[in-house]
Amino acid sequence: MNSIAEPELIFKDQKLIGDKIDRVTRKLKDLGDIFSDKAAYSAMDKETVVYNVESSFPVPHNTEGGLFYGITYIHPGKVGKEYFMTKGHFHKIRNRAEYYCTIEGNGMLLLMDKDGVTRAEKMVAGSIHYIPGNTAHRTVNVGDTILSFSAFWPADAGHDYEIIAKHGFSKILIENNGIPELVDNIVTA
Ligand code: M6P
Ligand code: ZN
Repeated sequence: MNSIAEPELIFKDQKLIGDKIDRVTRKLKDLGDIFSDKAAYSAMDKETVVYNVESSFPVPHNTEGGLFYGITYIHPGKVGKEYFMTKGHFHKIRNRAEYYCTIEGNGMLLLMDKDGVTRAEKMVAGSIHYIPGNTAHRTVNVGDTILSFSAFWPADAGHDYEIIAKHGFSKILIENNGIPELVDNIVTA
């Protein structure tokens, strides 16, 4: 008997291919809370795609010891001066960590600890980022092409979007004279 199997999952032609891939599209209309320039946001076409996520969940959600895999593709663009970005989240089980590995594009990984201190790491093709537990994470496309990266996280980590939806990160990434700048997030609402 031949016990050599074909791969179950393959990244080919900039796409994740396999059985049972979960595909999510996030458009501007889904991201009303996250951008700080509300006037610029309301003037934009809400059907604009900001990012897509393709994920593989080989075990049920919340399985202790299991791992999930996903690829995120963030389109280039801005709302006012703020670059297109993901919603961002803490893990529901706070101490769960994650890896991000950049495939292509130019981005920034925003990391905010539980005391609200935010820092950023540059994402370039091939860069590998360890996201420690108890740390909110968001990715930002600061280039003019697609930013794509793969992610590996524990199946029982879960997503907690609430705090970020309400308060955001303590810093935001804006374009200043063509250069990304990390500035304090002045919450006006
Ligand atoms: C990565 C992983 C996923 C996450 C996705 C988009 O692929 O961290 O778990 O869902 O990025 O990020 P968000 O859920 O914050 O929109
Ligand atoms: Zn995560």
